[in-house]
Amino acid sequence: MARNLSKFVFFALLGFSCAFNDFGFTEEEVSAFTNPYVVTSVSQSSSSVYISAAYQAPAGEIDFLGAEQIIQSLSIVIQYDNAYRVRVTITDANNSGRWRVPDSIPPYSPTGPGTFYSLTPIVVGQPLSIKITRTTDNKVVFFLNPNQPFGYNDQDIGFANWLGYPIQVMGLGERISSFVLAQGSYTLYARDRGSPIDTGDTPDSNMYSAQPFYLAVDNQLAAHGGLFLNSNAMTSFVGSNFVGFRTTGGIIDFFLFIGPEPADVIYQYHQLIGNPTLVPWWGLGWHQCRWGMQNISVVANVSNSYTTYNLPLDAMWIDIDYMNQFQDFTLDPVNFPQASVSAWVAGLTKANKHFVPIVDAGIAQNTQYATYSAGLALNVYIASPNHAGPTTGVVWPGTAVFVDWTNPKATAFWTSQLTGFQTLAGFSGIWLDMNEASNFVNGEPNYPPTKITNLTMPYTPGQDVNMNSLDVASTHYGGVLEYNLHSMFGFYETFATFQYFSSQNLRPFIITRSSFVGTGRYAGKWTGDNFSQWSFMAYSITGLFDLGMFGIAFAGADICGFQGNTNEELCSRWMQLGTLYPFSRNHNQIMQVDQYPWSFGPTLLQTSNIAIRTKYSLLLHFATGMFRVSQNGGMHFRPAFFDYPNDINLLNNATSHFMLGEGLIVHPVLSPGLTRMSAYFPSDLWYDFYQGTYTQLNYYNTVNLNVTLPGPIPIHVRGGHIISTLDNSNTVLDAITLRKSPITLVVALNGAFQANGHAVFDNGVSASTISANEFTMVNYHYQYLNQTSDTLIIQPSVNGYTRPAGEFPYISNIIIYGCVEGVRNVFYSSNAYTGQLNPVFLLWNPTTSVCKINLSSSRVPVQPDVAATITINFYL
Ligand SMILES: *[C@@H]1O[C@H](CO)[C@@H](O)[C@H](O)[C@H]1NC(C)=O
Ligand SMILES: *[C@@H]1O[C@H](CO)[C@@H](O)[C@H](O)[C@H]1NC(C)=O
Ligand SMILES: *[C@@H]1O[C@H](CO)[C@@H](O)[C@H](O)[C@H]1NC(C)=O
Ligand SMILES: *[C@@H]1O[C@H](CO)[C@@H](O)[C@H](O)[C@H]1NC(C)=O
Ligand SMILES: *[C@@H]1O[C@H](CO)[C@@H](O)[C@H](O)[C@H]1NC(C)=O
Ligand SMILES: *[C@@H]1O[C@H](CO)[C@@H](O)[C@H](O)[C@H]1NC(C)=O
Ligand SMILES: *[C@@H]1O[C@H](CO)[C@@H](O)[C@H](O)[C@H]1NC(C)=O
Ligand SMILES: *[C@@H]1O[C@H](CO)[C@@H](O)[C@H](O)[C@H]1NC(C)=O
Ligand SMILES: CC(=O)N[C@H]1CO[C@H](CO)[C@@H](O)[C@@H]1O
Repeated sequence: MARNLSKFVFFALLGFSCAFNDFGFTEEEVSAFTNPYVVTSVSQSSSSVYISAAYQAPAGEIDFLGAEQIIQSLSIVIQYDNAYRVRVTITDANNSGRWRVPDSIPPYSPTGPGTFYSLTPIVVGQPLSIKITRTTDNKVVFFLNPNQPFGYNDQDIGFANWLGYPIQVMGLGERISSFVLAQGSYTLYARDRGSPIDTGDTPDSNMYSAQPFYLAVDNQLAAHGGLFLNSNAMTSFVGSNFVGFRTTGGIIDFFLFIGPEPADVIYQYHQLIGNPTLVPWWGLGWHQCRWGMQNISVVANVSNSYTTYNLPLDAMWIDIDYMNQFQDFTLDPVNFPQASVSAWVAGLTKANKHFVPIVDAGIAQNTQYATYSAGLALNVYIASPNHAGPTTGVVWPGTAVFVDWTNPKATAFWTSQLTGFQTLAGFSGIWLDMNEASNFVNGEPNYPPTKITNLTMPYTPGQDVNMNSLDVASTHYGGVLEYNLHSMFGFYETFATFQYFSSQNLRPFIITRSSFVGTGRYAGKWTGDNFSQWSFMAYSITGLFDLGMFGIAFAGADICGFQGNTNEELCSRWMQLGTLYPFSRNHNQIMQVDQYPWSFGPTLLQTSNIAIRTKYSLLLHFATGMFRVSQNGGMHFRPAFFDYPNDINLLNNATSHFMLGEGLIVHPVLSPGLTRMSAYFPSDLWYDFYQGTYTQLNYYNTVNLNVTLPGPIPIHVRGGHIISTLDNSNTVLDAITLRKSPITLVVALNGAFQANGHAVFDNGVSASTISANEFTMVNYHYQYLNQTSDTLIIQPSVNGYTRPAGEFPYISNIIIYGCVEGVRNVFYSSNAYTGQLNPVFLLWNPTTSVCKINLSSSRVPVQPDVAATITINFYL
């Protein structure tokens, strides 16, 4: 038997053919493998187990990763962080200086072990093995199997969580893939690249971000999660019963989240990495962008066209077109003269609209360019391995240098640049692009990388680490190599940009392309340069599910598609879907056909109008959902499977539907030529969101939906939920004006005549809203009272926000879905008033079972956030 094979490589090459088990070895080979480290000591404290292990390969056995630079002594700490999270850290006992992702990045703050009720004691075995079992179902959730490959070399570390039972795995971004990952290997390394679809058999289909988190679901639909907190270029392996990693540096720092439901895992993960940031109210509105708008007149014509066509718009974006020679923080004096840009921004501001410009990562190397000179004077650039001074790359402006965000002076440098740019351009948000950091050449122009390459590295995940990267031998503050920090560039840049907004107590409006563990605390993200194709529209749903799991709640894909020409039908369907992304932006590549709502014909125009206004009618629902995610973690835009974790059909067809909070399910149309579509629903009561008709499911839980264009996207309300909608969505042209809208409560009853919902009221802009309790959270609770009456209870909690006069002035309508009797009259009881509401307009449609109680003319307005009981009396 060939003992000197590098077994992980063998594994990656052979894939998962039937003749082999999941690691690509024969059974005989696997049973012969033993972990080359022996445990030399074990001790424990109340919350941790400490293990020392020494390298001692069995006689005749050569380490599977190769014999060079083997770390001889390992120090292992298994720490119970809290009742559902365990951290396993394996470091070089003799070198505490090895690169590791700082604890401030997640940011790590263990709350203590509590009672350990959810885990049985850790089992440590010889040779090195560690097993952690969940008590609720006695399942192993972490197993460093002594008979599975493990190695710890300087630049080559491999291990697997060997569960031994079948699992389906999600996460491990960023890539374009199915939601449940096919078995195979997946590269993680920040990379600007086209649009490879990753099916697990091509090693270098990695994209912009590195997100080494996975969620695994077993056959009994129990879930656990894992974060391999490591920033080096790595391969992750998804097997039928294991998840493995092979990385090129750092340490083993593994966090286990024990579930047992998928949604639990996500909450547990977000508790570690921090909840998604609050976004400004206007940010939830509609955004338009396009690369290749030649001058400010063209831009102004687009923003004006929104008004001409009576379509809402909240932010107009400009791509690199506006810059002078592609230099950040400058305006092209010919095509974007400052006076014209300022006049245009002033017009936008007056109309409650916003401007979001792109900012690229590369700083043009040009001694005439003030930003470059300022950074050089402060010495805040990443340093070259080849010569004195900054390391260089080539991006849009030509030769460019890159800020070393880990330099303590970098944030002040960056925020001062943004402050100057604010005066020049009047932006409301910032779009961070090219921050992988991307490079059009490999390493420095004129200095091909030689110091650290695929020729010097014992293992290369995907392509050479210098490919379209800064030379990875470049150095950061304190001598840390780009090799270690490469995938964190976007994270750190986002954090510096966040400082600019938070110093003004503003919620950040930042959209980044590259991300790392924890980026969602500071920014939203778009999924990058998608193709204008039906398949990519469907992949966008996976993209948003993944980003939501990674803690980036404010996410969206380029609506109608970026690369290639879209068409009217695809763009119409994408407008329907994309307006329900938390971040809704239409964006297009230079030289492609226009894809504005008015660019094709009445089908797109009417569908866009319905779609954008549907988003605005749900803006309070989105704001409330995003607020709750910022407060508690979790996902607003999420797989229906997470809400119905016992329905495997929902996981098998994960992108056919998604939930917006608990109360709404959406079935997007993802293929051409449809006027009717069979849609699968989880077992529950569902009402058509727009009409209130009850949805009768057939034996297979499916129903045929009318999806004619132009028309709305199918949305259904789950029985038992109350959704707040905004009446003025039909007329407004921006989200700020929409705040003057009365509220209609859509009450969808469950079988017990009950429903619950929430609405959060706040000023929509402050960063301190949650920390300073500057919000009002209202619970709406509808319940059966007696044979003739129901009540709707309005119950504010926290109560930290005082609505200015005219803002969300009253509840105009209560619309009850599943209403089986006509309403006779309505009583209101609050501290201020008790009595019958008059005049009210009552409507009952016995065919659809919808009751409409229109309160908008009532002499006593019903306040949306004032404690009250509304008694609804029915005819009998
Ligand atoms: C490495 O660390 C181990 C465990 O702490 C110790 O026993 C050993 O002597 C150290 N070796 C060297 C070369 O320092
Ligand atoms: C702006 O660009 C458009 C399209 O190229 C062109 O027709 C127009 O003349 C330009 N306007 C100005 C003021 O440069
Ligand atoms: C301005 O926009 C309208 C659509 O609203 C379009 O028909 C027209 O060609 C545009 N004009 C310019 C100069 O871009
Ligand atoms: C090393 O990377 C270069 C690109 O930088 C590539 O052309 C070459 O094929 C790679 N060699 C190996 C052995 O992977
Ligand atoms: C759902 O997935 C199953 C396979 O699990 C497939 O047979 C079925 O056609 C899918 N249904 C829809 C509506 O996509
Ligand atoms: C289907 O939906 C369209 C657009 O909403 C509507 O005009 C049409 O009447 C509907 N057809 C049926 C059969 O319900
Ligand atoms: C139901 O409750 C309402 C409000 O308290 C009351 O007016 C009504 O008489 C009750 N009806 C019955 C049948 O108890
Ligand atoms: C509610 O009644 C008012 C007054 O009649 C009317 O203007 C408004 O359109 C009605 N609203 C709805 C949603 O029916
Ligand atoms: C280049 C590209 O295709 N970008 C995105 C396309 O959509 C998927 C799914 O949303 C993303 O993961 C990609 O980043």
